[in-house]
Amino acid sequence: MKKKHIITRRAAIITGLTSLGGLLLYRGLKSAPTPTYGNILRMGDALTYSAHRALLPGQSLAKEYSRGDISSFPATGTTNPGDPSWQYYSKDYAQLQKNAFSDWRLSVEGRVAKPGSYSISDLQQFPSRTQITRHTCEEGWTAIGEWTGVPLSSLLQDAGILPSARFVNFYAYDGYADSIDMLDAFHPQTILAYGMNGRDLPLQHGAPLRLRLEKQIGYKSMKYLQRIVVSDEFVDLGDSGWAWYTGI
Ligand SMILES: Nc1nc2c(c(=O)[nH]1)N[C@H]1C(S)=C(S)[C@@H](COP(=O)(O)O)O[C@H]1N2
Ligand SMILES: [Mo]
Repeated sequence: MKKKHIITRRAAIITGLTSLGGLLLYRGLKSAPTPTYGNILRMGDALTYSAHRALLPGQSLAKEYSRGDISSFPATGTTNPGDPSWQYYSKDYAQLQKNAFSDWRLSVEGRVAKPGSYSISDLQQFPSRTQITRHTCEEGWTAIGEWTGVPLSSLLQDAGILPSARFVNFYAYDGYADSIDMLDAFHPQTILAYGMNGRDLPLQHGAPLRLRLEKQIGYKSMKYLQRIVVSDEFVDLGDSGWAWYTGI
């Protein structure tokens, strides 16, 4: 049922695009600043991005569930950056882990008036948001979990985000790097989560802090956050092999 609904929506977008042809696409490209990156094979990304931004209300919410819907939750990709046998081992992370992340700080840099860094207890001073949502992994599984954290918008405002800023770039301890646009950054369900299912965020799910980006596929929800850099321009952080924009 659910799947069918998604396919129907996708189909509607495609139909919309073909029937209105270049006009709609042109409008989308003009109104949403489409990142330019990579090669021609990645143009499909830009198309999905423009179509989504042109056709769907930007701030529509992802469905939220109740406690009874919480499921078991697999962990994928990096599940411990402090493991020396892991290919993306981080010595720095291993050190932070030893002290139960008491020395961990999230650095916020770039196009902000007050660059600085935040400990987990700093982040816990902000009003928190808790949401029970469905995670969809590109590998084909989904799971429902409860996430608690600080809205990214609160943090960006606290750091004094500058009006020219257009992208938020994230860097993780396992070398993961990725970015999102401002519509996603200020989406009310975009949070930096330090809690999962009522406890501290577990190691395998990204301790001590991860992104939850509920309107995109799971790989955009970066675990093991280290640094956030706000930028005016799209920064090419390299091709992970996955689409940059993957709205659901
Ligand atoms: N830093 C980092 N973030 C990451 C990954 C990763 O390997 N490293 N994997 C991504 C993928 S593909 C998915 S599906 C989710 C998995 O989150 P989970 O392990 O909590 O289920 O994290 C995403 N964020
Ligand atoms: Mo994934």
